[in-house]
Amino acid sequence: MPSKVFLAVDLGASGGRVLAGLLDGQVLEMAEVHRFNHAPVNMHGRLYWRLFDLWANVLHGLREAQGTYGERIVSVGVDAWGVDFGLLDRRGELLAAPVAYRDSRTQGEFERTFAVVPREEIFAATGIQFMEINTLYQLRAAQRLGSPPLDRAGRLLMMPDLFHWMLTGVAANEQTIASTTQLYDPRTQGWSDDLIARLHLPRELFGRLIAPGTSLGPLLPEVVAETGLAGVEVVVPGSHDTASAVLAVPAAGENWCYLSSGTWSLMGIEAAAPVLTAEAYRWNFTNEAGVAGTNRLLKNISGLWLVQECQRIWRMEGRPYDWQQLAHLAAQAEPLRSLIDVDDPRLLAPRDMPAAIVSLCREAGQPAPATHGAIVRCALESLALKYREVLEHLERLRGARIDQIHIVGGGSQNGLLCQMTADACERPVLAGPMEATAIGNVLMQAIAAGAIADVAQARAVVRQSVKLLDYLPDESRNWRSVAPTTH
Ligand code: ADP
Ligand code: LRH
Repeated sequence: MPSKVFLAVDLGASGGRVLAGLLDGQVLEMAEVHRFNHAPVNMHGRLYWRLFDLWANVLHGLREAQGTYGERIVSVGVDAWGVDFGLLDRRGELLAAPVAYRDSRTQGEFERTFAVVPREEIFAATGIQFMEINTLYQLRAAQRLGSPPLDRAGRLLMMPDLFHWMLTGVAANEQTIASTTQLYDPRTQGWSDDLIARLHLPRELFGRLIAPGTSLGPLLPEVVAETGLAGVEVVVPGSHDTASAVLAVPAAGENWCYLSSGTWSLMGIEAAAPVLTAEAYRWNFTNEAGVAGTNRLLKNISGLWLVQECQRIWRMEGRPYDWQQLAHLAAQAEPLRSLIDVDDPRLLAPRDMPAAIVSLCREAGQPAPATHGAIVRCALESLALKYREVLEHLERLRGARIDQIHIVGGGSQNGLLCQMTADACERPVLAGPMEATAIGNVLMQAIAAGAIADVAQARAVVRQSVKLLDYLPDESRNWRSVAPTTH
């Protein structure tokens, strides 16, 4: 019997792709259809996503997929990064291009917001990690600046919701991505009405919430005309990219954690219920919605953004390195020489990342990395050190030891970082799949189609279908003597 094909549109902050998931019984083969890099662009001092470039790439990918897989295609779903959104006016037209989360407009928004609703109360209502990039502070900034004017807005659609609307004309808010707003209540799995009211945000912006696996119906006729994809349904996956990635973790049993490694590092566990304890608050953990009603207790940690930005600066300086070259240079640099706090706010959007890393080392009285290899090594080792601290906190929150770390996402291809993580955390690391997000997107559509029973079976499919790499901790590495860098 020919395999069923599910299309995943996976939009990360550094790149997008359209993949076809070919499910044959309990074996999944992923085939890349279209891949592209993207980045925000600055206009009049504001950082915007290139929405129409992204849309053109999505259409291109869908057209290609139709050419290759035709009538075997069952459905398509979109996942994307968290916290960013577009606003529709009351007639259903897009109000403005989505602003990118690294834009500076949210600076200072914490203090202004906590004066209205205290920080502890926001955590008690939402269980979400405090990051100034969160939708809550972006909306507060928009309100303060009148841009875009919120009183003209009728609906708020998070990035994947926006693409689902562009594909179908249906405006709906999917739960996993809604949870990244910090305006969603993880206990009721609904919008936090009280918080929305106390912050004077228009309640009508926050629409009907739908669960992963919901069908939004057929593609709009104009999308069918553009792509040739007739008779294909749009089925919403865990549309927060991290929710999809966590579904695709090839784990069995209990004692594991995931580390979804890309632009960000998302390290955490699945918890039976939201963890809203004083410790979770103090350590700034998050409780995001997962697929099938699960709770993702995790920590947003800076990620390979640090190296992406070094790569961009060095490319502009005429030194275009690929990922293998950067890993090779870092491998040759001296180990554990300079370490920084990867979550220092000055690393969120610096003009010149290599200079920012060197300056943080100097400030901490550490040797300033003098070569490109030493700068990348400093970034990677500092990430691994942060993972160790987060692992300790996760074990305390969970009340049990974690025996295995699963690294998934693009960063799972970075063998040096995987080994450093195993060494720093003193835990075995199992790396892969690198396309976890797209796989999780496909698996949720397959669950909705009845081709896969549940989350446990979906993970068994991943274990059967993907080659994974083991990294064992090397006892001779001297990580124990290194102190955490969090300030
Ligand atoms: P996002 O979804 O956040 O855009 P991805 O999961 O696509 O991120 O991961 C992108 C990251 O994967 C890059 O920043 C890079 O660090 C890493 N990566 C990509 N290709 C390779 C490779 N061939 N070797 C090592 N690392 C890689
Ligand atoms: C990772 C991610 C992460 C955060 C960030 C803004 O791509 O979705 O989970 O929400 O982007």
